[in-house]
Order: sequence, then structure tokens, then C-alpha cells
Amino acid sequence: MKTYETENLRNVALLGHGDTGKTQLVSSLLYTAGMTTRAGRVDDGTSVTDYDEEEIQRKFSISAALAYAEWSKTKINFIDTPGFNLFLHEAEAALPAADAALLLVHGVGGVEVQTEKTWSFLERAALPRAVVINQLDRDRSSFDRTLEAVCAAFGRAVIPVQLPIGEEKSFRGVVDLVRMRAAIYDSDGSGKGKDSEIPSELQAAATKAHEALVEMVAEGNDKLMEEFFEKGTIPVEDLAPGLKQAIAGRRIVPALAAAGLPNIGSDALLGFLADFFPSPGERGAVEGLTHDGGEPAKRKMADSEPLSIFVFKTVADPFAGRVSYFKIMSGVLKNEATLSNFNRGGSERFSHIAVVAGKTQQPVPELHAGDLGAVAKLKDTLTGDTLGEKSAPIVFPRVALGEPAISFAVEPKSRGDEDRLSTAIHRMLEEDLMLRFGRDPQTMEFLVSGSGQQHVEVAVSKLKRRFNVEVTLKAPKVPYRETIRAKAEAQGKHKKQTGGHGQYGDCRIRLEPLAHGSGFEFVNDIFGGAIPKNFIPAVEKGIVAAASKGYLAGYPVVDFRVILYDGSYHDVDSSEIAFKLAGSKAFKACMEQAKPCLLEPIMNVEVTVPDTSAGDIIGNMNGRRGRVQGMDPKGGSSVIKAQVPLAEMLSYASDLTSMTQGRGSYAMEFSHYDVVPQHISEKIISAARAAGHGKEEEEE
Ligand SMILES: Nc1nc2c(ncn2[C@@H]2O[C@H](COP(=O)(O)OP(=O)(O)O)[C@@H](O)[C@H]2O)c(=O)[nH]1
Ligand SMILES: [Mg+2]
Repeated sequence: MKTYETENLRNVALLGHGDTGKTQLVSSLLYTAGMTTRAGRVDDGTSVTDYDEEEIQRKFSISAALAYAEWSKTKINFIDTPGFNLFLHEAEAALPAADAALLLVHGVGGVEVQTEKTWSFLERAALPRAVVINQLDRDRSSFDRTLEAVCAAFGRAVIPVQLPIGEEKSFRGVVDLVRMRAAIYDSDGSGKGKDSEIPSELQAAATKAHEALVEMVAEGNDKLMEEFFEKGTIPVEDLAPGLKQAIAGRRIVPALAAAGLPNIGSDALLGFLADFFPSPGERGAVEGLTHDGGEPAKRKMADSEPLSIFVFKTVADPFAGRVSYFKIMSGVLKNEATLSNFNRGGSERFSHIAVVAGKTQQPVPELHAGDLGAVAKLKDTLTGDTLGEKSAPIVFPRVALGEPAISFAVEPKSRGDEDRLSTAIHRMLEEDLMLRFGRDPQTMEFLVSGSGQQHVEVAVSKLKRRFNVEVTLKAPKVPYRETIRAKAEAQGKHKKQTGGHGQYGDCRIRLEPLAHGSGFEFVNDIFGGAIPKNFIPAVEKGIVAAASKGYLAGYPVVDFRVILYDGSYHDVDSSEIAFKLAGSKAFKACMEQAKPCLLEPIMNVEVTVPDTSAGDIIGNMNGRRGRVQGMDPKGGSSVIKAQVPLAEMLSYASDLTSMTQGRGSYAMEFSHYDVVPQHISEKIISAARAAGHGKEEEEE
């Protein structure tokens, strides 16, 4: 297997709404580049990047996957990502691997919810990008209309560098607006166009679009601007580097035309990526810290810098074990190298490093700065870790993902499988950062939490297929939280000093509410050693433990600050455990006065229904304590947006089906936590109390 220098690499993530054709396009590009002997197809389950059994069955991408193609001596690494909302966190998590992105937009559907969402990911990651208007072979598709929608959504930086030749069934090629040539494709699906003159009927439109592009490139470049004023145009030799620079600087977002399935425009797209997308080295220095919580530090993506790599994905393979996908952030990685893990300490041996194309791996002797690779069997390394040369530590930032929105209780089908379930799930948690696993504080059942029902169902299906553990999913649970609405102050004293070695711990704390979503803060305000330094963490631990068990109904208490301001100790009888118990007692005493309340997750819900059902749907939303925020028409349908408590949405799928005779669909994602109304909260609390939880529960 060849290795590639940094300047000959491109790392390109494909993002966009589900079903825009990202996975199909990658397979078609790989075929055109000669990487596969047959064109893989999503619909036959033979695509390169939807190789997992779960993806083949469902015919959509669930996790980010890699593949690469060589084109004009350049290695293009593709990062194919899911576009469906419940799996979108996978796209976000994989972005550190990319140095640029293709945002796919459906030639019929236009700009959709996840188009905007993934655009915002690209903004946050500051990635250069191009828009591909895809599936232009479809009936009712339109390059112009879609482009207009894209410009309306994302601004005037978006400008075509191609025009389509023919439309719908007769879409057969693209005009290259930089070189002013045309490529015409056969129906053989090779993806290789015939270089031709621009068809005469497109000449005028192409000239106009070329001039617009020239002007836009010149706008941000004084030298080109002068040339443009002098000659009224810019020759290709100057236009091309100017365009490349403008893309890298995110001043221009070029728009291209394609149809991945019939493979039209593919060699032109590959050429565009090789010629105009930035190499990793052209992205400037990557920022990190000298160590976790340390000072800012930087690395250039160059071979000459000390070695560092960033792990952006982990796969739990039942046979190969843990497989780690990484990017070389700087330096050169040689096979069999030993690297330090800068997040966790310890060292790891990189044996059999490989490059990845879908499910296959090819061993390589070395990888240069910017390239992507994989290695199996690292001991303690997980997604988000930075490793490298021991003498040159650096830690790159992790991607912060949202919180899971829904929990299901699961139960192993065969008794005695609890341990196997727990082992298998823990391996899957390494692979999927949005998945959570724990025990229900009330029923002690196993809980699996994820972004939505389908996400959890996929996890359950993987458990069976990969790890041979079968579980039943029970009714979904709402992950309530508890919080406080008032300040409170109390003492917690744990004292047992009768006979033998005694126990003594005493603390005084104040509790203060924090804004929703701010979590937990601990402030040590002890002066003059009222509590010795070494026991202060014990007080905090005791409070955290008590908060996690809840006060009203057994749900974790969140969004509060604790100020530890006084206490006392005993020279002999004070211990860590005594201060832990004191902290826990003080917390409970405070909760009594702090006006505790329940919080529930509120979801952003988007329902698409035929116009005739819109009224019913809105009425129904109001009945679910929903707040309707808007209604937009969309090609004969209505899109209704609302915020609704998760507790009211648990049975929505089947209700929507019956309200619309199966013609409605909806998507939902977590928005925020809000206070549960009094009358509902009373029911939840009394049910929990009846089950023996909440305040009455006594530990020790
Ligand atoms: N007609 C047509 N169908 C396409 C094209 N690209 C993809 N498809 C189909 O659209 C569906 C979704 O494609 P896929 O690549 O899985 O989309 P993704 O969710 O963006 O990865 C599949 O049924 C594909 O066969 C295209 O260019 N033209
Ligand atoms: Mg896909």
C-alpha cells in the first residue's frame, strides 16, 4: 500500500440531510477512481460505507465510515456520515477527521432540517466546504431552484462552479465554470465524462456564471482585482489558485451538480476535490492544550512536527476487539510505534496500522501528517484521546455532544445474562458516545438511554448480532431530574463516639439554585482550617452521592451550587467516611428548605402532514402540553414545529399514524429541561414514594 505526503491528502466529510445520497455518492466516486471493481449500491446493500449489518438492513447510515480514493496523485479520504437526526451526533463526532466538507443537498427536497443543522456543525468547526446539489436525474429536481434555496439559507458566499447539462432524466453532464469546458457522461455508469465544448444553448448562461465567479474570486484578492479591472477577466492560471485560496479561507462556498446513482459528474467532482480543496497542511495550526486543563498549545499538520494523533472513532468488534480510528495531527506514525496517551497516561503499541475502506483494512508501514488510519487492540484509549511522542505532549479538544433524550428499561431474555449484558453494553458505550447505561434509581432495572427510540433499538439489535445478548425493551422512561428553587443553609453532623474508635464529621453548607443546564458547582469557602483540607473532597463526595439519589422522587438533583463555609473536626475520630456522611446529611437538610421541584425534558418536535390534517395535529399538540411555534407549507404538506414535553410524546408514533392514515411523519430532538407543572409533579412523586423512593429512603 502506498503512502501519501501531507500535500497530496484531502480529508473530506460528506454531510447533509438523510437520503440526499452521501453514501451512494462515495461508492460511485470510489468506482470511478478504480478503487472497486463494481459500483456499490445502497439499495442492494453493497455500498462501501454502509457495511454494517444494521445499516444494510435499514438502508441508511448509522455511524461515520471511512473510504479513500486516489485521483491525480492525490489521496482523498472520505468520511461518510449519517444524516438522520437520531444519528447526527456521529457526524459531529467525526468532524475532527475532516479538513473540508461536502454538504449534500437533495435536488428535489432542497434545504431540509438537517441541511441547516449540519451547516451549523461546519460553522462551529470552521471547515471549508462545497455544496453538492445531488440526484439531479430525478423527476422534479432542479439545480436552479435548489441553488436559490441554498443561497437563501446560507448567504451569498455560495456560488456555482458548475452548471448541469440537461435536467431530470436527460441530465447528462456538467459545465466546468473555471476552465469553461463541458463533461458529458454515458449511461454506462463509469462516472468518466467526455471532455467537450460547452453546448451552444448553455453558452450564454455559462459565460454569465463564469463572470460572476471571476468577480467573486477577485473580490477578496487585491492582485486579482487589479487584473480584473485591467483585462475585464482573469485567466484560468490565476483564477484557479484564487478560487482555491477563497475556498480554504471560507470566503467562497462553491456549488456543484451531480447524480451519484447514475454516476454523473463523478470524475469532475474528484478532480475538483484534488485541485481546489485544501490539504491538511493548508489548514494552519491546530489548537490544543499542553495537557488536560493546561495552557494553549499549537501543532502544524506537518511531518516535521513531533508526532501526535487524535482518536475520532472507536469500533467494538467482537473478534478484532477495540478498533481505534485516528488522524495524524502532526509528525509521521510508523508501524509498531509506542505512543503515550496524553489524556489517560500510560503508553500504547501501534501494531498493524492500517488504512480503512469501509469494512476492509490495508496494512501500511507509515502514515504522514494529516492522514487517517486505524489500529486494533489499544488497551486504554478511547474516542477523543490524544496520543503522541512522550516528550511533546499536547491534548486536542474533544467534540462536546448533546445529552440523550430518552431511556428504556431493558431486561436480558435469559436469566443470568446480566453480567454479559453489562459487559457487552460497556463495549458499545465506547463506540457510541450518545448511548448511556445505568440503573433505574426506583426499580433497579437496567436503563439504556439514547437520542431516540430508533437509536436505542439499533443498540439492542447490535447487542444481539455482535455480542449474542438478547434483551427485551420495556416501555420508555422519562429521564426526570430534580432541582431547587430557593437558597438554603444547614448543618450536617455525623457523630458516633461511644466506645472504641469513634466517628466525627461536621459541616455547614449553603445551597443555591443555578440556571437550568449549568450542572453542579462546589465552592470551598472554609477559612482557618475549620475542616482540614484533606477532608473537604469527602464532603463534596457525600453531597454528590446524595444528589445522585434524588430527594423528591429518586431522580438526580442538578443545577445547584454548594458553598461549604464552616464545620468542625476531631483529632482522632474524624475520617473520610465520617465527613462523607456529614456532607450527605447537610445536603438532605438543605433540600427540605430549598423548594425542590421536578424537571422534565422538553423536545423540539417537527411534524410533516398533509395540509388537510394540520388543524387536527395542532389541536392534538395543545392537548399534549405542546407549544406550537410555527407552521410552514412545504410542497402540499405542512410542517408544524412545536416544543412538547417528552412525557407526552411517548406514544406519538402510533397516534400520528392513526390521525393521518399513515401519511404523517415526525422528528424530535432534545431541547432543554423545564419545571414539571405542579399537578403532574405530585403524581410522579407520589408514585415514586409508593415504590419506596425519594425522601423517605434511608441509607447507611
Ligand atoms: N435517482 C437517484 N437516486 C439516488 C441518487 N443517489 C442516491 N439515491 C438513492 O437515494 C437513497 C438514499 O441514498 P443514500 O446514499 O443512502 O443517502 P444518504 O442518507 O445521504 O447516505 C437510496 O435509495 C439511493 O439509491 C441519485 O443520484 N439519483
Ligand atoms: Mg448514508
